[in-house]
Amino acid sequence: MEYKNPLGVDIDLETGVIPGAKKLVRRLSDLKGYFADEKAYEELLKENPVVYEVYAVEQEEKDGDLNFATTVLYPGKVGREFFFTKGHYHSKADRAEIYYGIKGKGGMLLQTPEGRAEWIEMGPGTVVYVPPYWAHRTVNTGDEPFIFLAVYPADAGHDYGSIAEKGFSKLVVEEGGEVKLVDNPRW
Ligand code: S6P
Ligand code: ZN
Repeated sequence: MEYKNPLGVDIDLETGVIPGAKKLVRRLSDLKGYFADEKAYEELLKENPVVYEVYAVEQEEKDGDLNFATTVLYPGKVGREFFFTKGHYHSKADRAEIYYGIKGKGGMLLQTPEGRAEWIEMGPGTVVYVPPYWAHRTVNTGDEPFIFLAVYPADAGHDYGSIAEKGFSKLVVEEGGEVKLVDNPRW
């Protein structure tokens, strides 16, 4: 039997950086077609801001093993809609996931394949259980980076397809200084 080595790393709780992790950067241009207000999207694209960064420590895609990653989701809006992560189902759809809020303010939008949506507010210390089969997207509703940790099965994979096509059934928007969930006209 070959045993893997245990690993301990310290997440920088101010920046979300995991030393030695693989870094992924998503700019606004990587989110073409994701936001409802296309005019506001084109306008902000001139600046093409970084929307989020992911620091991932991933294992081979084998069942039983675990990956973990932090996400640093920047504050901002496209029109009325708050900045968000792409959102995905897992390729192995029955794989669950745990999120843990580290810094900033936001929430998670979840939905079943039939379009039943749920919104869970998140802040430092919030644990969110993502059950099997639910798509999940995080949203920054604050004015500082929203940072969280995700722990997920190594064989879960990411299925971005249907979300990229028509999004979630709800949009998370600002209305009169409040965070509101409204119907997505494209759904
Ligand atoms: C992986 C986990 C997170 C996200 C990250 C970016 O299962 O849910 O690490 O990958 O928050 O979101 P997305 O939707 O672009 O992968
Ligand atoms: Zn996931």
